[in-house]
Amino acid sequence: MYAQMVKTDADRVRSLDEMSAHERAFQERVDRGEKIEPKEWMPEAYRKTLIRQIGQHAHSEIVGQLPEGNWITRAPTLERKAILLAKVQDEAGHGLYLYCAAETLGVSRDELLALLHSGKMKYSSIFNYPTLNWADIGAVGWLVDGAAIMNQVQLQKTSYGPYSRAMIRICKEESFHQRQGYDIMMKMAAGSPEQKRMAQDALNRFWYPSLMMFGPSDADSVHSAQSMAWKIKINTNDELRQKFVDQTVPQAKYLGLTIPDENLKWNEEKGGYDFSEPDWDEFFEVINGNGPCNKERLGARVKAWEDGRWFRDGLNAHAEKAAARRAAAKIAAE
Ligand code: FAQ
Repeated sequence: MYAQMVKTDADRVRSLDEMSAHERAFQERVDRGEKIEPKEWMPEAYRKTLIRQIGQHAHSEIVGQLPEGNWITRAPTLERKAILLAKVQDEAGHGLYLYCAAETLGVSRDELLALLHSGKMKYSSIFNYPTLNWADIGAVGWLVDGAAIMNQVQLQKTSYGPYSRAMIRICKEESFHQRQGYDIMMKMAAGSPEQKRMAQDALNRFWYPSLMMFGPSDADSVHSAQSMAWKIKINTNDELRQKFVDQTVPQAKYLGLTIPDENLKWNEEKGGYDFSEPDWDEFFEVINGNGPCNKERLGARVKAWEDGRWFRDGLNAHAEKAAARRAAAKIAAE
């Protein structure tokens, strides 16, 4: 089984009649579009589903720094370096907002990180692919941030207040990230034939992994039905994937690049493009830990955690001493 951790109570979404009085009142609040706040009653499975999704989202932001961070020292100009540095720093900030949102559900950041480091919790499949050259940094900004925003815009309306508010802020920053990636692609696609070839090669390698970011097809998505009933998710995986393709194809045309899909075709009837599905076997391999960079990414995170232990210990010792000094001063003043 490729999904883990949270089993919702039922194998299908229950009707209002089948719910307890508490659950029904909760569902009616969600249906009215009210936000659920941390201290309010919520079904245990709702809480666990949020911890799973927000935690994985936070991990994605943190692990997602690695493929781009790799290029900070090799950015082609000082301006590009400064922009990339700021972007990677933003991703760290996004991770922190999201860990804070998860903490309001009664799980600590240390617990979430332990689950990531032991491989029990996932992070986005996309970050298990390598960034081989500078064009890949353009493709990550354009496609990966583009896909991330497509997913996150709807999450601004998610039913859990702290997650929704974190998303509003994150989306503002992500849209700059997407534009800086597109700007790199514009420069490269309009550059020398070799630069244009690199841009096309980056698009070829990142296209299908970007489509996978939206998750398995709706038929295979185990959590969607319940998550949508609780308005944790607002759109299905396939709906968002379709929107992403429809938005991105004209952008590729403007760049003079070709989407690597022979079946890509405008479908007048549905008002969107028909396109090839990603290789789902590859997707399941990647999310089960067997992608090109899984071991390297997780290894880097575990090492960073171990290397930072002395610093965390120092901060905690300082906080304890400061608290003891404050307490002693209070007693002396009484
Ligand atoms: N990768 O039933 P569903 C970013 C798992 S942020 C890995 O459809 P659900 C910013 C899923 O967890 C990118 N695992 O699940 C940035 C579940 O396994 P579980 C991250 C995946 O939750 C840019 C199982 O498959 N964004 O990139 C993936 O209803 C550039 C069943 O799937 C978010 O996390 C995947 N792609 O829908 C940073 C957004 N897809 O947990 C740096 C919030 C599915 O039972 C640089 N998350 N799985 O073990 C979501 O919207 C949802 O969780 C989905 C999946 C849509 C990702």
